[in-house]
Amino acid sequence: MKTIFSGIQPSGMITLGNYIGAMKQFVELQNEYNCYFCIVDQHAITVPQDRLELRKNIRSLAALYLAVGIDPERSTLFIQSEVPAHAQAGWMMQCVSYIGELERMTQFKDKSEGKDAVSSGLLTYPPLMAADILLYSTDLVPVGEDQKQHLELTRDLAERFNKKYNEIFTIPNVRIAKVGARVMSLQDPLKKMSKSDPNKKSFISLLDDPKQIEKKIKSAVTDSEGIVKYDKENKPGVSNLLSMYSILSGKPVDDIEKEYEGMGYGDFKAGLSDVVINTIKPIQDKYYELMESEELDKVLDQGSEKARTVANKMVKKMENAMGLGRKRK
Ligand code: ATP
Ligand code: LTN
Repeated sequence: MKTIFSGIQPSGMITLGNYIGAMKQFVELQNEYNCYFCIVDQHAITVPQDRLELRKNIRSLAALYLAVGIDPERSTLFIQSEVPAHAQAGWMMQCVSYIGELERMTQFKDKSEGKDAVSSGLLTYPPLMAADILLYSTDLVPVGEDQKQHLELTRDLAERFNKKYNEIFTIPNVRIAKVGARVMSLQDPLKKMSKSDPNKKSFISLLDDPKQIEKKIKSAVTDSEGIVKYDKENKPGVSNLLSMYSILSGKPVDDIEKEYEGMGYGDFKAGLSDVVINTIKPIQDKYYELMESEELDKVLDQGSEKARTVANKMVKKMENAMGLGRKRK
């Protein structure tokens, strides 16, 4: 069985973008792959976090992973900081990365833009991500479009390490969903929907209640044409809503366009709200049940134990390859 690894940052409430671009794929893939799903809390602290909020978000993300359908019998779910091998391997991968290539990462440029204090962790985020992936001899990494560049760098770093030290890493491939790999902000359809966007109207969280969802979709930016038609160039707002509608309802875009022919955006948005609410409701029910139960801690304990066993072996191989510590049997 081939191996999958993916991570989500507990940097805010999970959005419909995270769900469509990442989590929905995870659930579908866990039948065919040996899967590791990680709550990458060490990545989250590359930008300032409130400690209580972060703790809450970590737990909440763990519950959401299970609520959307990650099955702990089949997949390993764990918290990055509970597996010290990630930080150890992250350091080693930093030492094979060049500052120039890290400065070229668009996520670094976007997140550091206009800030006067930028942590060095934000710059060295990608070698830690490479470590996450390479520790598990990962074959495939399902992510949204925005992570493509980080995956390319991960492959480069793995190849560099293999060539320079020893052939120990599997070179991972990226898997980006054919549709919905880039869900856009409701307030600015040229920007990706992001859970750390300060404008809460720009994203739908998986924990928003029906009223909030209706309100946010109602105020989503569209255009003045009043025609429900997919045209990404000229109608980015409507096209984004159409994509969301199509992915969540399973109906082709053409059919939805026909359904709303001659109607205005009001009816279309009301229809989309129903689709979103129907998708989210069962996830929320399961989520609240899990947050009350002890199951969550059990799953996370088992997950980190399993991950530690696998990851520690790779750290030893990396240290041996680089000549760290002493030679041991
Ligand atoms: P942040 O705003 O804190 O940077 P984020 O919302 O961009 O967070 P991540 O934790 O960085 O989310 O991403 C988790 C996964 O969700 C990744 O695979 C990422 O590619 C995917 N993802 C994030 N935003 C979107 C989006 N708008 N559309 C599709 N996929 C997305
Ligand atoms: N950078 C990713 C989160 C992440 C990740 C990973 C994704 C950290 N480590 C390993 C896939 C594999 C992001 O979503 N922003």
